[in-house]
Amino acid sequence: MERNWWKEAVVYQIYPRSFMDSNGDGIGDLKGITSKLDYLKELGIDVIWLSPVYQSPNDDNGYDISDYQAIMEEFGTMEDFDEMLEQAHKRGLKIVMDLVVNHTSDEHRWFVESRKSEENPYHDYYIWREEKNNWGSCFGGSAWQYDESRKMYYLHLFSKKQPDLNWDNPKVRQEVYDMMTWWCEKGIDGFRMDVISMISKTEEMPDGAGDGEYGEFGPYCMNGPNVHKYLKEMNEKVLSKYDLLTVGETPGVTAEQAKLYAGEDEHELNMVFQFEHVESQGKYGKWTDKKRPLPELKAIFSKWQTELYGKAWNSLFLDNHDQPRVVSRFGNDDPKYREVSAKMLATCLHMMQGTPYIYQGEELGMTNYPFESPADFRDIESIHAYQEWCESGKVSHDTFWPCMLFTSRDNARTPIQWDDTENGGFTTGTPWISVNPNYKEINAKQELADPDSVFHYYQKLIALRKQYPLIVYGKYEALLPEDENLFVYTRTLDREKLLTVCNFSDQEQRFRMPSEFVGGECLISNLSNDYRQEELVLKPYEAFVLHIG
Ligand code: TEU
Ligand code: CA
Repeated sequence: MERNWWKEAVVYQIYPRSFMDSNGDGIGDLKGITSKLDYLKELGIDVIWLSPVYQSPNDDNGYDISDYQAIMEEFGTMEDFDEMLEQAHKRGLKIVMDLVVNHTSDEHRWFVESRKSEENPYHDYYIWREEKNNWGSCFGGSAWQYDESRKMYYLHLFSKKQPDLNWDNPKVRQEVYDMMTWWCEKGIDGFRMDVISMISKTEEMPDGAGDGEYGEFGPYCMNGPNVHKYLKEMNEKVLSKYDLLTVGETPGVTAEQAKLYAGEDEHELNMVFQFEHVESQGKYGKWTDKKRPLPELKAIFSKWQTELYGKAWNSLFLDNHDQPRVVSRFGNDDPKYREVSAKMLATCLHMMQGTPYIYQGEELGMTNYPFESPADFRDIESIHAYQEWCESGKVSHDTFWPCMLFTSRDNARTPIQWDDTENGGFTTGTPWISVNPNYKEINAKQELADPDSVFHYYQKLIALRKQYPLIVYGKYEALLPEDENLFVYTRTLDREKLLTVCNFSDQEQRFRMPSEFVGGECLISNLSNDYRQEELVLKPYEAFVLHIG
């Protein structure tokens, strides 16, 4: 297997709106990020993935872009961006941009032109039809919007302010490649590509059956007919000319497909985000209040670890700006278990093969937010979901509310808790979304001062990855796949081996040490125990890693 810097890197995702506000308007910004680069350096990460910072009317918090070569006013200026990039590079940190090119904002000048008439030079930059089909959009309602001036429907897989670009038009592709080149020439270090698995649609757009998380359009828009052709073209025209980290966000991807997107010899992307482990198959689409049984979660991870081994590269994540907080979702956010379970989850993920992604605040063990009423939500998806499920009368408020609390994207979007001063030190003004009231107990300042904090545990996991190529390149093997409480696996590289054992339950668990690991060296653990014993009793959420060879 080829060794590459991006296989050895650890990435930290910043959601700029909620990271750090420098000017008291309640909105995180670029100067705020620059002021916290030393914090990220101390954590030990290598790469920052910046959620979109481009000009946007913010229908979907920047995932609706109206100018790809301008900075959102609320976030600062292009000078602020250049300064941030320079300061990051000075510290050896790389910056990966979010590339949102499945759609633009309806306020992008291409769309403003496109909707004017069929004679307009931009008329075929988007997907226009005389008639609509039954496809629903990800954020509720039809995926088609009638346009009064053009007298046709345009396709929007997300909000109606996010019209889908027509990738079958070579002019559109060239515009995108030129824009990417412009950013690369500026010196950025890579791209995270938003819903890149959806850019190619089948030419016929028949009514769909409506099952699965992506509803009616899934089979016609996910991993579509030309997606690999277009990514190979993008690679040839842009990506191959620079030394970048590229990661495709590919909802609906199968392991077979992932080997094409991120295959060692495919010349498309470095890696993809697959979502199987965080997709919920609840009664109400993605909305659920249930934890997935551990054997299922393990089977998913083990499948991806095994199938991609030596063929394509994995990304590793448990959360992002679209997912609830890890510790609330997979661990236990009760104060008694919050820290220990956050560390256990980090151990479980960071000892696997792939490039780990840490979502801002995860390294502090931040938790879901105790929303009290639908008016607390800012996220377009959450707001629409409440309308679609509750206000329409399909489900009662009491049934649906726990699902919203457990799953809403806004859980991840509350501001970073920097210290115990008002608003957690995020802003001196009024934050655009409430700060979690637990900021007095959970904040960066206190964790930096405490050697046993979640922050320092992440720091240690990252340092171990730098120290042991085994953690990056070793082969994964699952043990005890049926066990309902323990997640156990080994990694092997030449004569070296690693054993990771994680107790996902709030109960003590017995564990018999595999004989070859008896007497192994403990690299990290979240509680103290004697790991030389052959018969162990693990405490709730205990995790440890042994090394031999
Ligand atoms: O998300 C892609 C996506 O498929 C979402 O529907 C995701 O599954 C959903 O948010 C989960 O609840 C990307 C971005 O990450 C997201 O923030 C954007 O809203 C979306 O694309 C549109 O750009
Ligand atoms: Ca600000």
